[in-house]
Amino acid sequence: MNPRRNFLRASAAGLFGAALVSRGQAASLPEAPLRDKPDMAPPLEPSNGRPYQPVATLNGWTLPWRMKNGWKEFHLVAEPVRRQIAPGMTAHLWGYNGQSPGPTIECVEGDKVRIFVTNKLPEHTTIHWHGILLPNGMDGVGGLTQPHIPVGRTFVYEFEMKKSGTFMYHPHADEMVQLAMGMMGFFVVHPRDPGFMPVDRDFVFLLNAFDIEPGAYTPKVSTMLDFNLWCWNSRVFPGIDHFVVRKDDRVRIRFGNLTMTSHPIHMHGYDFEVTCTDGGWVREAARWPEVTVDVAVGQMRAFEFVASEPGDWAIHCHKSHHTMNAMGHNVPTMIGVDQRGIVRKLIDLVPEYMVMGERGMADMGEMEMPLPDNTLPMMTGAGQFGAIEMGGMFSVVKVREGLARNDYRDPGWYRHPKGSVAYALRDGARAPAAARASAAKKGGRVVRARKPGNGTHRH
Ligand SMILES: [Cu+2]
Repeated sequence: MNPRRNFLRASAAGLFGAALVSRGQAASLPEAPLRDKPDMAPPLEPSNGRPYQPVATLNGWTLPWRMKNGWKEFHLVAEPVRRQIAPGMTAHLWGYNGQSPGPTIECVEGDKVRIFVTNKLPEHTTIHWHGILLPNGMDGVGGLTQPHIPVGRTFVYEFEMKKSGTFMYHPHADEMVQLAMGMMGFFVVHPRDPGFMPVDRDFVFLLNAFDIEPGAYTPKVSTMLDFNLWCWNSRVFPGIDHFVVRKDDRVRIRFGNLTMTSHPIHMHGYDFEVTCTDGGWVREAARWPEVTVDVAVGQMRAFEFVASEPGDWAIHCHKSHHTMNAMGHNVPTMIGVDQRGIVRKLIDLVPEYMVMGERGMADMGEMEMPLPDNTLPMMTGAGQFGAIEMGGMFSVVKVREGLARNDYRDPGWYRHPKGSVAYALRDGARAPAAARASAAKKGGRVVRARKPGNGTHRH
């Protein structure tokens, strides 16, 4: 989590100022800050306007604004970007201000907001402000409520925030392509009264999915269901930020789904209640306890809990294929198949042939298989007790005592109190190891499985 690195994009003002489409009062373009790092920027404390508790965007950042004559002015630039999906893989996506997803926009109920949108894509676009109540002509549906924003032009959206809540933005133009390429961002409107629904930590992210062939860089935009990268904010495990939380903080986690299928998001260690959707805050009498909340396509959910239980608690999509990375599909089930006969013949031909899947596929979390450049292992990541065997939509809620109020730095793995970790029976511990050794010997030969070492696909 490095400090934010913004730079003035001088070219945006210079190149596109003349093409500005707007009324007289919006004469000059505000700066369009850019971020090129995939780690989480610290929450952006409001420097002017009404006070609020800013959100933390997983692997993302919040867009700074300028105040002009009572309007909060933001500048989004739609453009091609390079996004590191996890260490070892970069994708060529479309996004905003240097990243996919674009920066989070934060404002306060009652704010007057003016958003400049400059189109640096190779085709036209628009932005729809999902869930926000606004004049029809500001709704951003290309052809229906406005002309499309042509390549190289800037359009201006102006509206007053009528209610607080959890929203997002995305194009309503050539959606199949522009959403599949990663164009989206989070939009949080804080309550006018800072005492309404207060929390100590407020995390946001969007669920998105890509289909990128191992070795390729650009998503296949025609894929409808069979995606191979299931992402939070265009990142997969182990590249997704951890949710670092101070013990006894009240925590809100908000997410929206812009994939093509639903995601049951499950958090370990706690029960919680959904307190907000993209339709607004949920009245207390209408809430019920959950440990998994399914978020359908196009929906947003926010849940809250008090972080009373220290630990490293898993949080993940419960569709097991969504916690795997590329090459998770088209793998035959080999469980129970005796491969011994064929293996002897194969290793004469291919000395490094590996037996896989006979006893399940957990071995793949440890094996180092030759991968093309620019893809990710299907199951990966190491914890303090070994391989985590996950990918995709998986992260960890790290609840710790004694953190500072705004400290989101990774505290490392949880130090369990003595005697509080599941343990092996003394006799039971040897059998699996012995079985493993005999399975590895095939007719007197040892099948070589390369273990993770200094491979280029890991970190
Ligand atoms: Cu899922």
